[in-house]
Amino acid sequence: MSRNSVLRERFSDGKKKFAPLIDPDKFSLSEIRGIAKSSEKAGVDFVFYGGSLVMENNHRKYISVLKEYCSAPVILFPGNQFMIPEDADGLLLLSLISGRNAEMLIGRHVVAAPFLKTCRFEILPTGYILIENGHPTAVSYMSNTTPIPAGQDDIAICTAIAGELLGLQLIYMDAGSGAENPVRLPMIKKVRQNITIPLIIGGGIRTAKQAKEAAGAGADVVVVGNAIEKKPSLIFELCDAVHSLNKKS
Ligand code: 1GP
Repeated sequence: MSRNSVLRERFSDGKKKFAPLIDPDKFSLSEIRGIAKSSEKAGVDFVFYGGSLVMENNHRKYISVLKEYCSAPVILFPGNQFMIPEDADGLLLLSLISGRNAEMLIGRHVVAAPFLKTCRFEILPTGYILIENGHPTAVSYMSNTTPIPAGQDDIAICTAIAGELLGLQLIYMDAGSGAENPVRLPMIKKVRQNITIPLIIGGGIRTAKQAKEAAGAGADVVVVGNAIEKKPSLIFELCDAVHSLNKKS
């Protein structure tokens, strides 16, 4: 089975990247059109699509609107195996390596495997690491896993190293959607120093300053969902803040 690795190469090009996370339950189709247009104008690197519990079913329509108005690759960030529309450009195949729930580590992947094998989009094996952030989030409840405590940098480091050694191609450290506190900068920095694969950071980032700090600490990709849902025009400043680190001084 051979697949292309265009997205993998894009994740690994050393430039700081910004991705809005689109939860289809939070937007109407016309709002999605507006977000897609803003994403194109802002120059986002990827559009992440998904959420831990998605009730909307019309994924193909949503993704076709995103792709019509925005040229950035649409990457699925699925909460379960029922949310894998084939029209996307890529899929984060998440193994929840901070947890000890076998279903989230490998069980659901086994169920989805025959379908995934036939999909044409690029599959990005991703070590998904949840970090405690001040209060329980949808993802910790839905995944029935305990996040890594916010101050336990060594556990996060060793989990990320183990993920890389297992052959995973991306690490996504997430404080969870709507997190009270984003992943702490020292933890991002230490994890970045200990792995060679790209590091995605999300959860609770609300401002351009926080996005820039996360990227400066070592995030290769900064993901923001909730703050954009509340104020879509934030896409521009968040994207600019992260991209500003790519400019040579
Ligand atoms: C959630 O990392 C994403 O899985 C984004 O989080 O919605 O808090 O920005 P927010």
